Amino acid sequence: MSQQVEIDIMLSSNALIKSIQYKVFNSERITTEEGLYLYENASLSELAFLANFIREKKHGNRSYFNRNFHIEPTNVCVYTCSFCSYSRLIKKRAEGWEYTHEQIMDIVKSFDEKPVTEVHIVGGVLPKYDLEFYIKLFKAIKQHRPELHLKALTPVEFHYIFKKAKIGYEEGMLRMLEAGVDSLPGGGAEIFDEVLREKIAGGKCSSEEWLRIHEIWHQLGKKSNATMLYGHLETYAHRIDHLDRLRMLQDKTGGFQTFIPLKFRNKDNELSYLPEVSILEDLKNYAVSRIFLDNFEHIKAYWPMLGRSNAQLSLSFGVDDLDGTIDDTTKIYSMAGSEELNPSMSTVELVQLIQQVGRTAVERDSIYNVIKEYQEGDIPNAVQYNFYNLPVV
Ligand code: V47
Ligand code: SF4
Repeated sequence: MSQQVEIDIMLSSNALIKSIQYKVFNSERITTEEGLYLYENASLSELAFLANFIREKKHGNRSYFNRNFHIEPTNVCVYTCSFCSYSRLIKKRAEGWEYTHEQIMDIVKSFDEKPVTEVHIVGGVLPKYDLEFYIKLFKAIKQHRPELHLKALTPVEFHYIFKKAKIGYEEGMLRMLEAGVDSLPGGGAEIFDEVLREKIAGGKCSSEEWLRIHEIWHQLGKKSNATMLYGHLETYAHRIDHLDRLRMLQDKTGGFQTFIPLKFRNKDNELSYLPEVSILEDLKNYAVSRIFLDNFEHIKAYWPMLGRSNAQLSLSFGVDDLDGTIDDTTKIYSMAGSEELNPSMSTVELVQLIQQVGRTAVERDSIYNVIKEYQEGDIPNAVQYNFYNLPVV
């Protein structure tokens, strides 16, 4: 069979999708109109093919993970985002938790004997957790374990804390850097469309402020992540608008490391009346994100939100990175209805999960340096799988 015939067989019979496929094969950027067209018209198999093509071009068979743990200092929050199941309003404070420095340090110390490389700290926005509170906390963590990568706080917290301290973004971030913050997680982005953002996350930092804070952070030479909350009231056009604003900022700074789509979970929140989107929609969203965000190196799936088998599936739809490893203590998803009530997985389990779907598990640090590439048989006592993915006994 000639090469042209082989290529033709893979191409769509839909002329517009075919032209997008050619663009992707030639490493050309797709437009916002084309992105929207993919969401609305491409079949899942067409999307999987393109997203996997890009994923394998960038990373081959590698699927990354890192060993991290989460600390949520409080779930009491001055804001009332309608999708949030976790925040306990100041009024219902007794139902929430508010850790002291000592309690947070006890959590950090409980990982002393474990080979974790990163701590992720994000929680509700509480007035008493001000600039001095976090600066003192971050310094104490760094003093205790200097090599632990500190990924902490989002523009939602920064905006609130800096405003309260009457200092500008740049000055505030310089103070955070000095205290030991290494990178910013992607939270608080929700959806950038101003009308919808006001409706579901009114009062907290605006889209412009979220993007501006990341921009300044990148200009200070530091890295961060980006997220998008999907599957609630948004349209495909809102999603493309969100992705486009991220792509434009990334062109300017190059400071985003990974994009993490976050699926809306509907338990115990004001949007509980909305049904959750299906796994097919999740996969479509990973794939379009991978195709559209040509200047993002990584697309990450947060497996406590998706569940284990769906996380495996996502690795064929553009995802190259899995988050949520050992002893993950995050409650934001378990309280919102994630099936993973106790979201923790050992490294052995995670490596197996990746190997089971024919990928190579790679442990990375927080800035994607390779710590270890796992070969088949590297995991002692690991179950081996045959061609049909059945355990070999
Ligand atoms: O900003 C809140 C989301 C985010 C719900 O950067 C919800 O490595 C779904 O950003 N259903 C916080 N999502 C978590 C986050 C994150 C997670 C993992 C890794 C990284 C990273 C960042 O959680 C919030 C919000 O968008 N969220 N409630 C809910 N009911
Ligand atoms: Fe507060 Fe964050 Fe929940 Fe919004 S999503 S209510 S900012 S904890």
